[in-house]
Amino acid sequence: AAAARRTLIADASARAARLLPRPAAAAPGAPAEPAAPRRTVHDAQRRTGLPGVKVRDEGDAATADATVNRAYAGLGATFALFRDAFGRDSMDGAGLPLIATVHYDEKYGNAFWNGEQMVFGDGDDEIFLDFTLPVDVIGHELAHGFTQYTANLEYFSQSGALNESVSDVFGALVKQHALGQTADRADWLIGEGLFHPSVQGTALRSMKAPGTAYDDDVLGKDPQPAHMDDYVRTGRDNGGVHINSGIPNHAFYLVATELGGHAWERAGLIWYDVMTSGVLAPETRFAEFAAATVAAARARYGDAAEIQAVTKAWATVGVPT
Ligand code: ASN
Ligand code: ZN
Repeated sequence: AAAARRTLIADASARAARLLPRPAAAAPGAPAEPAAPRRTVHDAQRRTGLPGVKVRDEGDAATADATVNRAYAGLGATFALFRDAFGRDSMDGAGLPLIATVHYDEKYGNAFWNGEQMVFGDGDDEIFLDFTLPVDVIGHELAHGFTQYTANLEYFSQSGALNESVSDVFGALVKQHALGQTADRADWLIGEGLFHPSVQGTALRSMKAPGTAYDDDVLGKDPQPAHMDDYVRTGRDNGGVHINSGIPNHAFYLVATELGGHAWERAGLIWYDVMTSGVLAPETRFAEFAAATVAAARARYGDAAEIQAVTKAWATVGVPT
């Protein structure tokens, strides 16, 4: 098994070695016209039909419904991160319209990407509030679209945890970019402000300190590990995709804080390169992803602090590169 694993890792490095630096913005000579989002927000009116009634289109004035306006703004913030930091035109790189439905179902305590659009519940008002409240949750759901159009990581086991982690990484970057925060000033929380005040917890997940986001009578303790020694083997949650994502999440946090500055500028760009360069198979495991981040750091930055930061971060969370 160890030999087979080494082969997989070697394959990943070989594929990753083909990575070439790519411009983050439009090529010189290209029209300076920045891409613009095409957003549509629908209201499911507490039922489950999708997409529901259209309530706000691109360019429309704000509505009387704060949930609709938050969704619209969150789609804009996500579009802006991908455009301004990575030179990408929407989730598919080709101007994909961004569609969201709010007020999905009654007391619906979740949000999701259904392969074509985002869907947000109002929360049950006992554990969760409105899922449009944290902008990083909006970014997280849209980033599932980005992953679908790029590495298409299979939503199970380690590749599933990477899929989840990539959504947390880009969700956190959406928030930091919108606030203009540097890595050292960011909270590195996912879903801060989502819990009902009665819940003992600050957020759904912490990239800075996985496993510490909540400790509640009803929810129990945040089960996320920050190291491979604590990897959770479970049949639930598609093999623990929302649990073991703590490991690659923490690696990203370590890279971003080690490098300093805006996390989307170097750490984010390395992760973006890995996702968009075609080196990842859908069933990519942690070690292959880690090797690909090292190769991407080398391709873009050469023999520099970025490579060291990436290598050290993965070593800290117990993933070989
Ligand atoms: N909110 C969850 C997520 O985006 C929904 C799910 O479990 N797929 O990960
Ligand atoms: Zn997710």
